[in-house]
Amino acid sequence: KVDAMTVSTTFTTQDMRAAILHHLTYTMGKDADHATTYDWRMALSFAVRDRIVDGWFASTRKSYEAGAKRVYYLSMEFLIGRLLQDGLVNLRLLDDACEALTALGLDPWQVISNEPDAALGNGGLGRLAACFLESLSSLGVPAHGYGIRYEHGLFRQSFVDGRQVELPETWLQQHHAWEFERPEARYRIGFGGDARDAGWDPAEAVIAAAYDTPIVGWQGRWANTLRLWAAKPVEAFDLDSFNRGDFVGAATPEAMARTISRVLYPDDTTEIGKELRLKQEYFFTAASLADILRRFEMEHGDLRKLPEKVAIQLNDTHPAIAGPELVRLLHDDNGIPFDEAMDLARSTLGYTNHTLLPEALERWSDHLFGRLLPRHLEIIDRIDQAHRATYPSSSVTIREPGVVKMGELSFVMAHRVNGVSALHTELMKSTVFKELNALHPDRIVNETNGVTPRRWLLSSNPRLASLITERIGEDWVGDLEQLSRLEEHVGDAGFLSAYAEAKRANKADLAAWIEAEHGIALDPAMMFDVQIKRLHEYKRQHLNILEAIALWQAIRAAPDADWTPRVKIFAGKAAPGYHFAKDIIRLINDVAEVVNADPVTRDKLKIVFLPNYNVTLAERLIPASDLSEQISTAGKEASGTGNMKFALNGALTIGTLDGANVEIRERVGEENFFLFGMTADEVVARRKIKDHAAKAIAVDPRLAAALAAVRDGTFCAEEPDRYAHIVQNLSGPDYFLVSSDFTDYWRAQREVDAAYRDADGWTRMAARNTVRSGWFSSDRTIRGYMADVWGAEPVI
Ligand code: 26V
Repeated sequence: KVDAMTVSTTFTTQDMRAAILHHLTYTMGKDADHATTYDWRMALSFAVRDRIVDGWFASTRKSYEAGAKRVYYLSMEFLIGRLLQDGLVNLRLLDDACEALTALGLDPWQVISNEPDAALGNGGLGRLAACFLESLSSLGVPAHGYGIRYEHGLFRQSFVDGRQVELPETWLQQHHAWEFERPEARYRIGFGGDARDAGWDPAEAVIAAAYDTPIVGWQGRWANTLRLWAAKPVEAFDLDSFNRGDFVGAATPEAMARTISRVLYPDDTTEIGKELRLKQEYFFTAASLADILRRFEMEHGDLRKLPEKVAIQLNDTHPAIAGPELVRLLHDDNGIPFDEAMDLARSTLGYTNHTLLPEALERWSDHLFGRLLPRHLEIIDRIDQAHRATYPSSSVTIREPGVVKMGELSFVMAHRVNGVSALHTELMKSTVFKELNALHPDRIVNETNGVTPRRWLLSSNPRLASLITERIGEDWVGDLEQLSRLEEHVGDAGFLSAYAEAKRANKADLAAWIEAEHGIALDPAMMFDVQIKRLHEYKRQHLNILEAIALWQAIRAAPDADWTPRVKIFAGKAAPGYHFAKDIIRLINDVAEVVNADPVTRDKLKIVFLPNYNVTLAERLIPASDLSEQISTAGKEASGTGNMKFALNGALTIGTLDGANVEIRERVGEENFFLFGMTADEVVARRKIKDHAAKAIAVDPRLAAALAAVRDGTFCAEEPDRYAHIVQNLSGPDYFLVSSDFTDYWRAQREVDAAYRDADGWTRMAARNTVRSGWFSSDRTIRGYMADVWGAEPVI
């Protein structure tokens, strides 16, 4: 048997070099003289992949031998980013690889950066799924991720005259080095047709074809599989049509089938209710369940043991059709009585809720639903009836006239329902799931999100990682709570100056990169104030830019005062149809143009909106940040995970009491966190005050002046009314309470300025954030799911 750990540590620079050259020659078919960066990157990737495969097989074998319970994570999104550096870091081959590439006359970072960023997700929900897969492997839990192999991931964003333009993303135009096609793992997925006699005759079908990517854990001790489904036609080609001369018709079935896995939906919280989206959901859920049952029957046989050996987690309601589909498989296809099938399904399923925004709670018209999935609609009706029969006095329903409610369905069909931060879980209990929680008081649990320290510290911030390892050894990588052992070093001047130096160097690297890529010169001595996340009104990028405008005006009014130089860095994508969010992007770009050109303020305030935010850009920005903007309207951000990455990397948070901010503040200490804004309860009360926005503007001349500048065309002289609707919104309805929170936000920002001027004090606060963030490892989160939801255990 091969021990993956021995493999990686005995793999020398010479071996690495030989392996790269081997793959360059025999896999890529190139010689060193004619190889492109792409060829070298692929050759390196295959060399690394070879090292993963042995441990991967060993993990599979151990899972079978142990007969262990398996975890299946069903998610429409896996925002995995680049995998080469991750693999090199986890196998501890990064130094060898860099040496080997250098010896071959190459720039290692150029080769590693050649990999496209796999953007098979929108934002937090998808990135969380990726961190969870990595943690499941690092902990040695037998697990599979199941999702869709989108041909096109999240759109590429560019700016034209400050406006967002969406371009197609094409990661699969190159060969994906990490995947293995599995021609033997294919399932026929039906749609439409008729439901009859407790059965289903679909009118159409497509094939779900499996592609596996190994996900290697820390030190290569374990690797799990991410299995992504691609849609293919049942018959590749309609020969009859072709022979009749109808060439377009001949190709139609293929094009129709492939449409299902063609593109990721780019809306993250706005409901779209499109048929194709429902097809995608059923497609990947049905294929995954078929695969899970096939594996289960091979290993264990008796379907009544399913909950003992299988835990299936639904990442939001997108795979909620798993409930009725599992009942259909157990009851219709395997003859298990309906009620028993329902209980078995429920004991197997868990459901994670990721948002309370009403527009993001999935609801389908039963017309569409019944046309696509007639038997499932019947089963859902029966589940609804059974639930109402058990709780006759309750008014909860899964069906409403004309609609199927996926949140309620998921709740009823899961034995555990979890929120993603303490506050969010409490709000679930008191708002959207209030009644269901009263009926099932033990069902809702909290599992506060986490992030993998391998990618988000060790790999992305090598300077800080080395400093930590120098002081406490390297066990922290697999046990992040050990960071607390640095607590005593925070008083030590040597440690603090090394900590500050790591941050300074990271900032210098980022500044050099921004200058090279975007032509904007930044002084690393300035405070790097960063807000990076999807564009949403609830995330309040407009609050941030209003504060920037007010600051610009204040500096212009007193240029010689003692200002703290800062650069505000933004990045993030807006859903293509979310016009208000796109207008906020344009406003930020317009403000940046005016402010950055102002000779009076130039060395005190800069504004930069970096295009095409993705995982790779986050890895670059977070280690170089001083200030983390987590400024959502309280009660709206379910958790946030960027907030954790920043705190871990020593950026101080300016934030509201929302999502996991609450828990971050508790842990890093309130003196190391810049709190502002209304609480979730105060938000609800404030909305009831008539003219709340106008009242807030009336008492804050800074806010009034900033809004006036937006309104009068200061930032868009060629079209002065361009942002009238934004000002109108913030002066009137202002649902997200930007105006009402502005004054306190300004106050907190000036405290940030003062704190930053005390460089040593700032470094101490930053270091305390790092040292006290160990709890936010996704390893801790996964242990929580294992104990509270899955009843699963590691095999190593
Ligand atoms: C909804 C929809 C609606 C239909 C179109 C496609 C689509 C895609 C995604 C979603 C749900 C997005 C929910 C989400 O990303 N929530 C985020 O989850 C993070 C991980 O738990 C959490 O940290 C963020 O606070 C939360 O916004």
